[in-house]
Amino acid sequence: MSDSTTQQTALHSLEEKFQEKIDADIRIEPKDWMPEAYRKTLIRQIGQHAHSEIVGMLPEGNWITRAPSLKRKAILLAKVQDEAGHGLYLYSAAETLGVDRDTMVEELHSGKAKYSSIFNYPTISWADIGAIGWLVDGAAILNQIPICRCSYGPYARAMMRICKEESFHQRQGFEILLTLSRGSEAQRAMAQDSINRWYWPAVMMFGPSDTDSTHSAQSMAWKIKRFSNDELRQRFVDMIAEQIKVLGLTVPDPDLKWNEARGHYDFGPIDWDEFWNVVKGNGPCNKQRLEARVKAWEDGEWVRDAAVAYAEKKAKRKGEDKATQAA
Ligand code: FAQ
Repeated sequence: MSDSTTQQTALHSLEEKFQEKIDADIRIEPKDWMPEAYRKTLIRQIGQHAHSEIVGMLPEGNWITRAPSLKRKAILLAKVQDEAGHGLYLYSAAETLGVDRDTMVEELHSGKAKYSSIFNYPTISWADIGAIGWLVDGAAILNQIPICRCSYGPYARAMMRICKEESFHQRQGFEILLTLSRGSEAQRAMAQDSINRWYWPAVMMFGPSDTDSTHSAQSMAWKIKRFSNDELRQRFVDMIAEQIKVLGLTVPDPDLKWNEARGHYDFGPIDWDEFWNVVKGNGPCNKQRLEARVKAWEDGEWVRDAAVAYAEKKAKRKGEDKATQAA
């Protein structure tokens, strides 16, 4: 057998063993062998997920100084800080795959790496904070709970804590909308307007329909994804169709209708042109979001430099202390 044939046979056997582990629901850990494409897929998805959490702080951060009471301000501040934490766990999970954080950040800033389409819409009223919590965090939970069972250990473990926090986020969003829905006519109208603007972008968050999803089949075979984009989207529509009844408001879909035979709600057509337009960088706030992230990175340079200088100083002192002790 030639060297290349031997290598190919060895690779094939490694790939087989890897897939057997996946099929048996045995987690893959950072030092385990994994196909290069599995590593790349995870770096892409976890990186985009981390960027989404970080960029996702911007639309809500916009309302911290304008929240209608001290209590609302404290809750919103805590929520936005949670999102920062999620971004950091996720960057750390991605780093276990051999990519460094500076590279990921650079890819976000250059537009090479994506982040969720949803964060390219503006938050123009206080009710939008309720709609983000209820609809966006609601969609995020449905998408992320299955990732707690993802085949890659560090991603799955990061997701467990994130999902607990997202559940609180969703409730606080719903509670904002419930309060507004029981308030004055103007407050009800503000809540309805916000749902009208956020509902469809939240439905789109799950990604392209299964027929257009490039990565789903492979990601499902690797158990990175446990359900398809359309399956999760349907769950979301079903959940929201029931919860909106409590608010006494409506979703902007005249075709939303319970289908007894399917045991699900039917829903109207999705404007995929809008989705791809936003994904390609032409949404209402894409430019503003990236500019804000780049500015934050540049303004924070002195903090990163100071942290490195401090770490070097500490390591040097430790070295000197050891040398003194040894003498
Ligand atoms: N936006 O083949 P698929 C949150 C891209 S976190 C932009 O189906 P995949 C918490 C996709 O990347 C929200 N791009 O891809 C929070 C791919 O392009 P590529 C983020 C999208 O990966 C709340 C192409 O389309 N959550 O909300 C989107 O198998 C409030 C083809 O698509 C996650 O990231 C989109 N919506 O499935 C924070 C969860 N959808 O990479 C702050 C983890 C698709 O080839 C405030 N990620 N694309 O250039 C996932 O579950 C998956 O990556 C999907 C996409 C389901 C998002």
